[in-house]
Amino acid sequence: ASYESKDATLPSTIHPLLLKKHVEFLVGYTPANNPYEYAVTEHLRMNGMFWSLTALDLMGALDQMDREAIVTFVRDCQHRNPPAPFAELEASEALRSRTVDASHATAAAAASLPSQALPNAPDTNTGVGSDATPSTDARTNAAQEAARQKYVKQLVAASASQRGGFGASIGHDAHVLSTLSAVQILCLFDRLDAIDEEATVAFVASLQQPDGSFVGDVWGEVDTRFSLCAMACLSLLGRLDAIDVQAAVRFIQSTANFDGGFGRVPGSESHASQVYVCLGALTIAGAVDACVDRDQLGWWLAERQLPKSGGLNGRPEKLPDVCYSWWVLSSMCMLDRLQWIDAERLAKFILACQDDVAGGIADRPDDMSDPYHTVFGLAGLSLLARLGAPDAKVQSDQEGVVGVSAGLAIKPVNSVYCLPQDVIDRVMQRNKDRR
Ligand code: GRG
Ligand code: ZN
Repeated sequence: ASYESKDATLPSTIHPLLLKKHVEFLVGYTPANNPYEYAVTEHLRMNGMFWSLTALDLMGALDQMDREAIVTFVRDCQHRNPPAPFAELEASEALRSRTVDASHATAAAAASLPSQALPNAPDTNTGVGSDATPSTDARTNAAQEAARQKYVKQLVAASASQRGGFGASIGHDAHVLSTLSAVQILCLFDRLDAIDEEATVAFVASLQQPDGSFVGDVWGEVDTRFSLCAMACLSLLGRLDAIDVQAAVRFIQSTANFDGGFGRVPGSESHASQVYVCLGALTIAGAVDACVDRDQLGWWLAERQLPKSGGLNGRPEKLPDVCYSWWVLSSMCMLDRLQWIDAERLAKFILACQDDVAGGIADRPDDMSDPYHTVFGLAGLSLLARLGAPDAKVQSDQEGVVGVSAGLAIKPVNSVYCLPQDVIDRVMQRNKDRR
């Protein structure tokens, strides 16, 4: 029997690039139209805004969004106020009401926790511990109170170290993922002046560990994704000097695998999205040639293209997915090996994943479209256009182009930052002017 890899089947009709539909889809992607999706994706709000706004800018339609309202929202997601000392917080009425501002929200929530929610607290609902002698009770209460106070202190400390970072939405804990998205959104709107940049730099720098890695937030998860987020964020703010770049590079090197790819942490499997974040970080650090065999990794990335559909997967034996048109292609760009992809067949796969009724792009043909796959599909088409489209004069929508030419209707995208190249040029010029 012959071997067949997992793959998707393309529909018989493939539409040309439906630019107007995609703009309508993203502009109309509001809480009113998608109440359930908005409710369950609040923790992704800042990322989601970055995806939609970048897609709109790539299509030349950013002016359809309310710039001032968005900048205000982003600003309100920054943790700005240093938390009050613990004693003050304890005394504060606001602490108990849970209506305090974002930077106090975590501490306030902890202080108002019922005692049974605390670690090792007796379960008052089931009565466990209720038959204890009075002296045991007193000891339990004292221990419980001590545990509560220790927990609140930890959260207050966490709150202090969140200063300058951005949450995914107002009142959410700061994270480097949403901090990068916030900075990217402000770059799109040319409004970096709207935030406390110094505090942002301090927050991001505080996430670097002695081994050069980065945690994502105060809770300590390490992932090479966070290395890229930190380095992209700081380089957009012109402040890479705030971290130990050489140590950051050494950590990324320690996640390299035998196949030439990279993982989340040392020893974890190579995955195309982790290859993107590691190459992005190494590109920002100017360390690609010192750390990577361009041909070996370029070959592993080219192998991600599937024989039947022309789409790309993220690792061997997996299904194709439009988002890898970004994670894989941007990586091939950074390696200067973009020409190793069959551009015509990949462009066809991306176009086959468009929703010709609702607009937007899905992960695979006939699936539901979403802003995430829409931006990475469009950005992938933009990268493919670098290879030279057959007829530069052809415009999509009007002419019904199915193929690499479709990418010509989209702005050139920067392969490290996933922002339009004109935005990156403007930001880097700003950084030069301020030096
Ligand atoms: C500047 C674009 C940009 C991003 C910032 C957050 C970040 C940096 C990158 C995220 C990279 C990442 C880990 C993306 C997730 C990719 C993905 C589809 C993972 C899903 O993994 P599986 O195992 O999917 O569900 P497969 O396809 O392997 O089956
Ligand atoms: Zn995907």
